Amino acid sequence: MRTSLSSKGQSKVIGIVIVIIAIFIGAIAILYTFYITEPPTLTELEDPEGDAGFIGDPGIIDITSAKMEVNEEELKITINVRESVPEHLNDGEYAQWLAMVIILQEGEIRAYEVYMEMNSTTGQGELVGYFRELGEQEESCTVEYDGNSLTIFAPLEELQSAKEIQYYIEAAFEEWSGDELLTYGIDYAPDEGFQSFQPQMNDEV
Ligand SMILES: [Ca+2]
Repeated sequence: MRTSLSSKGQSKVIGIVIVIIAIFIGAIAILYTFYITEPPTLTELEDPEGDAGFIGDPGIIDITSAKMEVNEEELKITINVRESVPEHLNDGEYAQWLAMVIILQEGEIRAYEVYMEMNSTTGQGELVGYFRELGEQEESCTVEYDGNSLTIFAPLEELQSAKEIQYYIEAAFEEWSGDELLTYGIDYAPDEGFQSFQPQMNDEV
């Protein structure tokens, strides 16, 4: 009887060890998939405060930092600005936060504008998002905003075969009274021009 119990106990221990090893291997497989075969990629930039050229003080277009993230066929762009963006602009005001995105593929270059805008000159002044390949019709896409942080999600299938992505950010503000332009401002980030990164840099691993 004692031998039988001992044998059962041994089986139990072996069973538990097998389960632990299986969990361990599973965890490694998940981590490998997440970090090695499909790495989330991002690139960030910072921009000085108070460097936007304008009359008045529309801090909502003074870029302080930005971040690009590629998740398969989706480009996520987050733009942070100096002052909190209101839910609506006042009548006659227009603001735009734009990323110029160049996707370099094997033997081909594609250029896109991905942008958010608030337009109280012709619209309701709420935040909306668009993307378009240069020369093509714009399409709307998802945006999110939280205080002084704006995020846009652009579906760009060319990202799948991108060898390199180049981009820069610009934000602009206008205030109109009828046909008269009262205020105008613009900020570029980064000041040194296009940034570049390789979204599939781990392919060679
Ligand atoms: Ca700035």
